[in-house]
Amino acid sequence: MSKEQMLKEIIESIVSLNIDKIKPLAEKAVRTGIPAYAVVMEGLAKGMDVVGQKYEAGEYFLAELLMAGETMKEGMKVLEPYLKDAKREPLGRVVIGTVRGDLHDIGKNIVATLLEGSGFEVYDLGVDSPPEKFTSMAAETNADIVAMSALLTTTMPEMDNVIQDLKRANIRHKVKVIVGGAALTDDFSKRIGADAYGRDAVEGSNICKKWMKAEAR
Ligand code: B1M
Repeated sequence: MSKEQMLKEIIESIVSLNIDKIKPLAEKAVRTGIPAYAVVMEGLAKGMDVVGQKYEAGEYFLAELLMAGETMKEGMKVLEPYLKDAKREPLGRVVIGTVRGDLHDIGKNIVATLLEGSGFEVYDLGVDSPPEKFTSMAAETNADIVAMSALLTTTMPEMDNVIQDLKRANIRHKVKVIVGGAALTDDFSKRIGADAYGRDAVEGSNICKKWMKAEAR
């Protein structure tokens, strides 16, 4: 089976919510040499896009969104170990979370996995994280970076609230702030005073790596 066919099957399994098939398919894809990140982005994530389109078109409902999320997570269980390189010296400390009111965590988890794989110490706050949680964890761990994810247009303003809370606690100048998530734009990140916007998980983790390397110089 070609790479394209294999990825197509993975997309179809997400769209048809076939949770039993996803693990063996992901395993087969990496065993035949498709890089794990390609399986995530060109397979699982593409399937999630189709699910999102079906939801918008009224063909799928919340139950299907939930099931698609669970199916993607099953696939990620196989792929996560491949996304993490061999352990290196800790590069820095990152506090990451999905902002208050937002329960989407699949993209955030991929970013966290790539950061961990690059040698960062990652403190994952999970989903629905209020500003104070970001601030207190950043202060407690002496974090270098605060990383936020939001998927809903209604929860994007929470990112600004986190930045304001970091300022109130007088630690904004000690941390770099990066934001990401499907609904975000570079423009929005600039408007709220974030230091960077990560279009996807690889760009996000590369920006964090670049920051730490610049600091080490
Ligand atoms: Co929801 N949902 N959802 N959902 N959901 C979206 C986001 C939506 C676009 C679907 C749609 O209408 N087409 C829509 C948002 C519309 C909007 O605001 N613009 C939506 C909605 C409306 C909702 C509810 C309100 C539905 C309802 O209740 N009526 C509800 C809200 C619940 C809440 O959060 N309070 C809801 C609920 C859910 C589920 C819980 C059922 C489930 C989430 C399961 C989970 O995450 N554990 C779910 C799902 C699965 C989706 C879709 C289908 C898929 C999201 C996903 O995981 N994508 C989504 C449609 C879509 O996005 N196509 C949708 C795959 C993932 C790899 O991508 O998270 O974008 P993503 O991450 C990417 C980049 O964005 C980036 O890197 C990742 C990989 O490259 N990135 C970062 C993300 N964070 C980053 C941080 C960084 C850097 C990069 O640095 C810090």
